[in-house]
Amino acid sequence: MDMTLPPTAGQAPAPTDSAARKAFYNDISTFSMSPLWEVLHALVPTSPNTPCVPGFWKYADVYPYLMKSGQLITAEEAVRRVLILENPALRGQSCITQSLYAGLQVIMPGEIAPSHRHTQSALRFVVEGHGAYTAVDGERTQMKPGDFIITPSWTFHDHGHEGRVDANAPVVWLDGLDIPMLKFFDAGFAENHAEKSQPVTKPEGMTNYKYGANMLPVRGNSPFGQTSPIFSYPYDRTREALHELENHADIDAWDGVKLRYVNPLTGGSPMPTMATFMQRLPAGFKGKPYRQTDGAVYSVVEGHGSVDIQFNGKVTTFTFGPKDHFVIPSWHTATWHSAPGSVLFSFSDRPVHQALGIHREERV
Ligand code: GTQ
Repeated sequence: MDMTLPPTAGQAPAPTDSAARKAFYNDISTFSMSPLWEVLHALVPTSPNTPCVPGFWKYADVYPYLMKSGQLITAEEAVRRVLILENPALRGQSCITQSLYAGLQVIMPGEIAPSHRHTQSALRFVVEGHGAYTAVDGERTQMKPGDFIITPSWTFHDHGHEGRVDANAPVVWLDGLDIPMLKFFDAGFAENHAEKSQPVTKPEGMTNYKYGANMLPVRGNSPFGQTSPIFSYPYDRTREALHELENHADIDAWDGVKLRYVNPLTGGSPMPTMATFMQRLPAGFKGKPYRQTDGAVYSVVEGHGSVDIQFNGKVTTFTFGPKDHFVIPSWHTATWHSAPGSVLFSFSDRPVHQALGIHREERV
């Protein structure tokens, strides 16, 4: 390498042939450096250019494998018996978008998924089955289809299936975690509980009486830090609210009727890293197109419909029914349709976008 070149301030550089540039890149590479000008357009794009693609998991395709996994490994040996939903363009990275993890977890009657805790926040969205519970910080909550359940960061949690005679089918739920975000920040910690099931120290339902009746303790505290003190948002209440709003209130031209779940202490998202939503598309709904920076994962609760997803001139259409799952990546334009009506749960990393002041939405 010639270290004696004179400075050429104010002069345009002589045209450099690509071989000379390549040699230069090789030279600086020895010192762990690289030229910004080769990557600037990709590093600072004019608009988000995610490597993620839309992905769709039809429940009829997934279900036989969930059941088969139940014959191959116990929940106890697996710790969590989950089939990860991987973004088709990011195989091997255990993520559904660059910041979010999703998987379908199954627990068989009589099984226990042992107690542990980790700094990753988790949400459970119950897809089907009865008789399972999740325990969080000494309190159990029953898992019923359509319920949204939280595991706050660093709280011990275990899942179990009591296998009662009236409820002895496998229980399946969607796991949503901020695993890729904590990996990105290298901030993951985890440990196992000394016991398989943590001791139950509170009667079931106490948390929802304390925090879930539109009231709060007078000397309120925040038992789970930035996470909602409510860890179960039962579907019957969500469903009734959306149903009544659909019948008697204005319908949004883009979303139909869409509500976000809240932390009652703050009005913000239930977890610091993930927002959750439930949405009802009225019968005959033909939505207008919109896009937003937060890619979102969907679980279909009821009804049927379709979504057109458009990005860089390419259109993907997903036709969905109950228990199907799909992902709409960042800045992909979504347009909803439903002839019979539909109910959709979704989650995204929106609170992080909002905390950083970079969330954008464009409604066409
Ligand atoms: O239930 O704690 O799907 O720790 C992935 C990691 C579930 C859980 C997952 C987890 C869990």
